[in-house]
Amino acid sequence: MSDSLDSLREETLVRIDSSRNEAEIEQLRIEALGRKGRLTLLLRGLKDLPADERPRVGEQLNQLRQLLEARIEDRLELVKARDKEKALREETIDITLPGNRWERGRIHPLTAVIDEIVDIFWGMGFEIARGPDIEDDYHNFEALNIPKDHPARDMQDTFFVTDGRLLRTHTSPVQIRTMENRQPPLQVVVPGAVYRHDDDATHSPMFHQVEGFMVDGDIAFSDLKGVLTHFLKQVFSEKAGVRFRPSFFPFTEPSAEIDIQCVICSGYRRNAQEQHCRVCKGSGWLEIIGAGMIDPQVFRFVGYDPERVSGFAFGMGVERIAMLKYSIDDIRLFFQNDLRFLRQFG
Ligand code: FA5
Repeated sequence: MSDSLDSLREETLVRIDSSRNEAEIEQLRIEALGRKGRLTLLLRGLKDLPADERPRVGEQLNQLRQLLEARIEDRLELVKARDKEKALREETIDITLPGNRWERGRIHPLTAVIDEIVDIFWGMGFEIARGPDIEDDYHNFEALNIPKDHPARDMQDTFFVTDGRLLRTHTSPVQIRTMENRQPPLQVVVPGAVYRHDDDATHSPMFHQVEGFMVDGDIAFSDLKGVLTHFLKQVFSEKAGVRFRPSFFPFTEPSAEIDIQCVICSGYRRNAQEQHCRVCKGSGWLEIIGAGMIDPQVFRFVGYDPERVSGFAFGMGVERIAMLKYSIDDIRLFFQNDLRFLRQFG
């Protein structure tokens, strides 16, 4: 027993001292001290020794176990320290390398234009309201004086959801929602997304409008004209060509549409390739706002007395305004998320 103890001690100590990595040390530990290790087997064999020898040999075996455990631990620390030092030596950091660039996001041109529009109206004392994108027939049509089967429903090809619900075709339902809950005086703008079954260079199935309305005891068409003229001069320029044209909306009377002179072809109606300008389709003008005096019938729907209140309302197409501001000749560019396009806007 004493011989095998000596040879186990010598052999294991030599192997510990010459081990080079953590895996080798672990292997050694298993071979000597593991469940089937050599020392473990010797400890198990104690019971076969004569009773008077057991305490002495037991003592020797325990001392050897403590010795081997301590040496294994020391060697492990040494090997780890060496590995770390080697890794640090090899992993030199080149502090002259350029850093990783942080890509800064930009505000989407449509968001920037909506903010600018709302800001101009904020400056004239308008407050901001919002309404749901998924509307009911009553607020989107009925209360705006567009009964079922009215031909005006065809003007706004509608996406229906279920149970009489639809994607709002304009922001005008927020006029109704606001007036249902509040009393005049009201001076409100409503930015938001709207949806129509429409798709070409100047029409998108989802686009944005900013609705605006002013209701009080004595609002006249001249107020509408004054507010919109001031707005257009701010958002475009003093020199921008603007025209008010008679039109029809079931919820306003009288009604107008407001056009801006086409900046893509400068009103010359043809582009450089001598083709009809695809933004104004050769007319020289682009329609951007629908407007008018709120129809008395709409006031009745929300419980206002049309003899006591009057008001104007308007709804403008945000994409069309952005197209004219930035000379963009296809509305679809706003929604394709092409970074080459978006990066042009600071
Ligand atoms: C309306 O939507 C009315 N609710 C506007 C209104 C409000 C009139 C209050 C009176 C009082 P219209 O369908 O014309 O009107 O749309 C208003 C503007 O939205 C248009 O002048 C145009 O600039 C823009 N627009 C209309 N359809 C599209 C489309 N498919 N894609 C992009 N812009 C559009």
